[in-house]
This record gives sequence, C-alpha cells and structure tokens, in this order.
Amino acid sequence: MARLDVTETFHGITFPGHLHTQDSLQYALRFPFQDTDILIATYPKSGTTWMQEIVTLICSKGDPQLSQTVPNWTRAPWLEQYYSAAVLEASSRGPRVITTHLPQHLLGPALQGSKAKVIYVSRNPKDVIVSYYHFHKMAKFLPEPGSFQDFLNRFLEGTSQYGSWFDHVKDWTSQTATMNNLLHITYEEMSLDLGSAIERVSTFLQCPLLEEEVGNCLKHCSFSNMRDNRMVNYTLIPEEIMDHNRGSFMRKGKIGDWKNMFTDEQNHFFESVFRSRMQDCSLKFVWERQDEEELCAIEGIPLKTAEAPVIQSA
Ligand code: PPS
Repeated sequence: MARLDVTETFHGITFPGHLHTQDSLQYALRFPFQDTDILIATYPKSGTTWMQEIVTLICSKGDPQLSQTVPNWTRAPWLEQYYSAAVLEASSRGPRVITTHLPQHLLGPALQGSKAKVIYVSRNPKDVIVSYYHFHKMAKFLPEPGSFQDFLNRFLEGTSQYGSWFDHVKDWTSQTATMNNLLHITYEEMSLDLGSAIERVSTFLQCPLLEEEVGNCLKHCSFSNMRDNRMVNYTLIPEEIMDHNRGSFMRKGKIGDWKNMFTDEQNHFFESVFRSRMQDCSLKFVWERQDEEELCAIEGIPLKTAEAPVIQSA
C-alpha cells in the first residue's frame, strides 16, 4: 500500500491515503470495543508513541521485552489505519492496546456503553505545530508543509491532516466530566515528572507496580532509550516512505521548542486565534520549561525550592 500522494477525505477531515482508506475509517467507527481494551487517543505529535511505550511497559510490569521486539504500530495499532483489523484479529492474549487520532465526535458512538479505558494525551499546541511541521518534511505520505507560516495558517484554520486541533482537544477532554473511564494526561506532565505520570497511568489501568517496576518503566521510556529503540523510533520505515535524511521521528522531545521557530508576529497571531477558539475551555497549558537554575536566578531563591513549569493560558 503506497498511495503516498493520496489523501482520503472522511467526514470533512483529511487523512493520509498511505495509511487510511474509506473502509478502514468506516471500520473504526463501527469497532466493537471490548471492556478490557485500552485506547490511546491523541492529536498527532502530542505524545502518542510515548504513551504507547508507557502502556506497553506498565502492562509488562516494566519488562522491556515486548517494547524492544515488536513495533509500536503492531502492539498498539491505530484503529483507523488499514492494517488494524488484521492485527487486532491476530492478537489473542492480554488487554488490547489500541491507538487513535480520530476526533471524539467520530469515535464517541463506538465507545458508548463500553468500559474500555481511554487515555487522552494532549500537548501544548505550539510544540505540536512545530513537531508536526518537521514531521511533514520527513514523512512522504504527508503533503510538503510549505513555509512555516503557511503550515501555521492551515493548522489554525483546522485544515491540517487529521483536522482541527482545537476541536480534537476540546471534544475529547470535555468527556472527562461524564466518562469515568477516561484519563486526560499531558505531554508536559510526562516530561516534568515521568515517574508520577507512570503511576497515574498504572493506577488508572488498575495495574499497580512495585517501585522497581516503575523504575524499569522510567528507564525504558526515557527519550534517549526510545530514540535508540528501533521498534519506536521509526527507522524501520524505509526511505521511500520516511526520508530519514530530512529529520528524526524522535526529534527533540522538549517543552518549549516552539520558541526556536515562532516569530513574535506568529506568536501574537497564534495567541489571538487560540484565545478566541479556546474561550469556552478552561484547560491550562505548559508552554515552556524554565530551567531550575534560570528560575532561581530570576527569583533569587535557593535551587531546590524553584518551581519548574510555567503554567498559563495563552
Ligand atoms: S505521531 O506521529 O502522532 O505518532 O507522533 P507522537 O508520538 O504523538 O509525537 C512525537 C513527538 O513526541 C516526542 N517523544 C518524546 N518526547 C519526550 N520523551 C519521550 N520519551 C518521547 N517519545 C516521543 C517526539 O520526540 C516528538 O516530539 P518532537 O517535539 O518532534 O521531538
């Protein structure tokens, strides 16, 4: 299945035709979830692969065997992608770990009445945009991104592949009020305190871990370990599909990289659109990570009492 230049439009949203067909998208909407399923839902570039790794490791009690021998797209397939039906039918033991980039308004009906556990991962959208922009350069199944300004415009108007980030995040997170089988966790929480994030996820999955097992999970899902793990760093994907000379999937893994890309003008433009689109939403985002040392110098306080994150709405 090459179809590198094909775009599928489904319910008004565009998807790469290399990975999706009308049938595979329809299949997702009618998917019979089992109560034991674990679903990871994300807008692209929000920490999907990281959460796939965390869940795999938690379910394996910190043993990296599975995460080091089976590619992430086989052990946690994207429900809407063309190969998922075959992979899911072949999987027999343990809870199924399934991934989706679909918006809640499309997948919600299939989940209704199911006790499947849903983990929604969000990331501050400025870093999502930058990560997505770089990914468009290397992934040959995505359109050429053009200039960063063009890409930013499309993202903010909601015409990027996989649709509007605003609708995705607002619709999925609004479900936390009514769905007690939904956990919302952020990329930034994972980045600032991975140990606590792992414990949050393991508690939610009712899969308690011993201290040593948490330590093993922590080690194997660190950025450096994942960057070197061929089962998650996408170096298994051939050059015809991902041009590894144009970037790395495991690129920087940082909070606040947008500052290296956005001009002041682009930042103001982003913030005005963000304010207007998110006015009905109380989510707070971590936009940058201030080094403890830097913060201490500003605040004139001893290093160990400094707070790391800067949390604010745009
Ligand atoms: S995709 O294509 O939607 O599946 O991409 P996704 O996995 O959601 O996002 C890729 C970004 O996540 C970063 N990443 C990590 N950051 C920190 N620590 C770990 N362990 C980690 N694993 C993945 C990855 O580097 C991409 O972000 P950027 O900003 O591009 O580096």
